[in-house]
Amino acid sequence: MTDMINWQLCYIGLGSNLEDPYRQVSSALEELTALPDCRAHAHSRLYRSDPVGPPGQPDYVNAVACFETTLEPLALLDALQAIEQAHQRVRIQHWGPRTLDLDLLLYGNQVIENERLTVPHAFMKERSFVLYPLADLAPDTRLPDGTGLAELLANCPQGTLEPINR
Ligand code: PH2
Ligand code: MG
Ligand code: MG
Repeated sequence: MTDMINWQLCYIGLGSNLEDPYRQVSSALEELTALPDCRAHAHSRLYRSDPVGPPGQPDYVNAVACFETTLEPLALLDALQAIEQAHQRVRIQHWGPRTLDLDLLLYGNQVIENERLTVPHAFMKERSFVLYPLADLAPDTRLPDGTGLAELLANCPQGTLEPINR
């Protein structure tokens, strides 16, 4: 029988700069693979990146994960926020330090705008710590507006962003 269920390919940005960020991101990647109604998981390398936002905060570890899901966008957001909560997420300040941040970057080819969710993620086009990990996974990605990842990368220097070798 053919598969009638609507699987959507989604991309998640992971970031942490508190409480052993490498461990936070590694364990969150594991937890994503345990989500219900999700399959075919993959993830980028883990990267060290300089903080964007208020100065004086620790370096981040960032990565991007992808999988297929039948969860609707807001159900997926709920599941991501539950993982953030399980990491005792603290967020004192806008763009300030955080234990674990899981951002829904892309959900199929959909554009989503509501009070809880903006997809594609608002700043992904200009964030090296999103674009370079995404290129590890899916260099041919196109955003719903047709912009290609290669074009975004050409306008976003890698700078000091570096893959972590462990
Ligand atoms: N996330 C932020 C603010 N600044 N800087 C880096 N390097 N990596 C992040 O994930 C990040 C950030 C808000 O979510
Ligand atoms: Mg974020
Ligand atoms: Mg976030």
